[in-house]
Amino acid sequence: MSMKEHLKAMNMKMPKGMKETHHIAVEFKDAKSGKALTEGEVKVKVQKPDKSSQTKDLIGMQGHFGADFDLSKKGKYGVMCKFQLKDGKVRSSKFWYTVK
Ligand SMILES: [Cu+2]
Repeated sequence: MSMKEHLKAMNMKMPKGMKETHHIAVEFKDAKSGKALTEGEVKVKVQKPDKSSQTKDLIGMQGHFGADFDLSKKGKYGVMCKFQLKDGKVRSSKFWYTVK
């Protein structure tokens, strides 16, 4: 989501001079109970269209893990997420995201 949308949802205003344009958030749910899993370590790496990358730890907030990233250039971004929840297993997931 865009930073604007996220800050609105959190009831906050966009700080001046902020270079991050997007908020990447992930939610985990127990497959059996459907209950939210809110403890763990989550890392996201974003590869920019120019192949440089930014890596951040996602912070637990209001039922999700999230962090702010700079997706200001047009093009294809690779988003890779690595996470370790309470069961100790390391899992990962990735997808492409295009900024038009
Ligand atoms: Cu958030």
